[in-house]
Amino acid sequence: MKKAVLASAIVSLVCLASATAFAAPLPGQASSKVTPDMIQTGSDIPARWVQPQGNFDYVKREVMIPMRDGVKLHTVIMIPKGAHDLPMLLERTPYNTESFVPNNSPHMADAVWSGDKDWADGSTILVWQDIRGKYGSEGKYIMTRPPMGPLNPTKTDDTTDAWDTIDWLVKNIKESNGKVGMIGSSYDGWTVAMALLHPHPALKVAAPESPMIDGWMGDDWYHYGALRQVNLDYFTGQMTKKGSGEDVPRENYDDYTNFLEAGSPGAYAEAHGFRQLPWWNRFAAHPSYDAFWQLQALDKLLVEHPSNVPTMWLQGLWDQEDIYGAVHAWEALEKAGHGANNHLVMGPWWHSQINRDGWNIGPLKWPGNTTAQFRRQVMIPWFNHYLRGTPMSAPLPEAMIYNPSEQRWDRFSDWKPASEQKLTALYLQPQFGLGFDAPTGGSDSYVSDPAKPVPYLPRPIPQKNDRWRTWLVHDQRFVVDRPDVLSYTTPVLTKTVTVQGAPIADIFAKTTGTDGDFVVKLIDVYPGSVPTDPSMGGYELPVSMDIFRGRYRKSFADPSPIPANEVQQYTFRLPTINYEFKPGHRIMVQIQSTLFPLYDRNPQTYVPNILFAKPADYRKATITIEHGADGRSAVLLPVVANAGAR
Ligand code: PG9
Repeated sequence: MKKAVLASAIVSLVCLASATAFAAPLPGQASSKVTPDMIQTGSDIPARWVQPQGNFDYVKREVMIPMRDGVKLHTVIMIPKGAHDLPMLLERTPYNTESFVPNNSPHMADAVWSGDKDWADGSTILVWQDIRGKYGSEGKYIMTRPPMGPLNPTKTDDTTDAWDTIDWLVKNIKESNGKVGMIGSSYDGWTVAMALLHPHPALKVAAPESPMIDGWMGDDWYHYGALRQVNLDYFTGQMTKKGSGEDVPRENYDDYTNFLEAGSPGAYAEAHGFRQLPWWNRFAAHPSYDAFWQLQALDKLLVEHPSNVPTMWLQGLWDQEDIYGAVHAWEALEKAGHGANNHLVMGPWWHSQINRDGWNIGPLKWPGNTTAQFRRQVMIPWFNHYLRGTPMSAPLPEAMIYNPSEQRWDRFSDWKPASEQKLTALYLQPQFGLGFDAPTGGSDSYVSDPAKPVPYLPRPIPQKNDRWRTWLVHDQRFVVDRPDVLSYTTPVLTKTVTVQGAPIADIFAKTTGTDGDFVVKLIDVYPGSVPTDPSMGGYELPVSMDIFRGRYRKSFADPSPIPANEVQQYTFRLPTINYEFKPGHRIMVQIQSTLFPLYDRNPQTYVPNILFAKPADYRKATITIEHGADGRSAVLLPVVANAGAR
């Protein structure tokens, strides 16, 4: 054998020997035999996972609470460990209880979403419930289910569901002191308002935050009859699935193009399968303020069923979704003599911002975190007063409204509902002037072309994103040069003009069409140079604006065609403000006919149901705004001579 061949033979022998050594099990070593415990034929996901909570500072329970008709509602309860005699804070939601406890943390304050962190300090039991038919709850879902009565022939509604839930909670949560507060924003604010129609005696305090109160008049669906068509995504998001549905799929990035190409809202809905949604079919059959809307308007129902529960009606001054609800509910109750237990709070916030940070809204910056301050210094101490008897350092005034110009909260002991306010006319003047003196005459015209509607934000306008939240404070210079936007401006102010209340648009106009919309904006024009905040130089800040559908000028329930070329009066209330126009600033009023695609286009030809207008119905119209003998168009302002009441 040659040397190399011998070496290789030795290596092979050694390898063989070691392989044999591995194959033969040594005492105490595992066998290579497959045993049954190695095999899974079922699922690696257990039927129910229980999170060990040994190191948690809370106990999380999930229960199905039975309602009076046997339907069970999925409820998540977070109880601080070792709790006894604690009050409960209840939020009822269509938005998935899981989203309120997004973090798997052993610490309550880390586990809950931003809106509940200040409540999660161990002194309150937190409770969230999926409303009937959504997410983990049984039963049928009905959009903002009308209260039992003509629109709801069943024996349950969100008033009874809240009642039954509170009843169960106080009987079954032994760690509680038997007192419940309710809170929630927007839809969840609506559930708070519904609970107030017949509150359980254990409900001791409530805060409907940016609640949807009247979907037709000025909250999510319409404003004075003009459809908020970008909310059609909400229909598919909420009602195509028990869980979370999808938005409407988009052809283009820019919603301006999507809605323009669709034609009418009805054509858009049709193209995207909305006929399958019972809510859309009911909704689309009632474009006017008929019984369908009137009988579920909560401001009216609350007055018919007033409660004694101390209630804080809260909303943002620039609430881009539900700017109507809280202030109207409070006013209705105040006017009906229930002011003692109802308070109004308006912060410098976008929709539901109360549940997030409040250092700013868009470019408007505040000296502190206005939401956290309000929650910690006012809201929680006020709740604690009613939930555990803690004395309050100062009583909550009738109204607390932020003064954005002075960057401070103003407290009012006698805030007037709009129907009782004293108004001063700010008239449109010739040469696009604006002033408190009666105008000397004239009119101005523009052509409103449904093929080129005025955008509500600079294009492109993608589906709702962060710009949606702050569109109400967007600098209006982006439309000021459009020929279909009329801008009337005062001279530079030499004295402060303080406006406390709801401005009223009072417009005299004629159109060559037989229908039409009017958008009126009250704007604070900043001086050209603002040394403390240079980017605000010349800023045109909308402080109050709204849209009005002309066919409803005489009646919201019974629309009528506008007689072409005849001057008509359009009077409508703008959102409530507490604002000081400062010396060096100017006041501007802008008038236009479209705010697209947020609002659908008025075809400007009278058709029975605008939702289903045909392409040929959309026609150009010449709009003439009068400020002379044929009508003195104005914005009527609740000007306050000696501002104060703090
Ligand atoms: N603004 C939303 C909404 C409320 C009520 C009905 C429909 C939509 C919301 O944010 O919940």
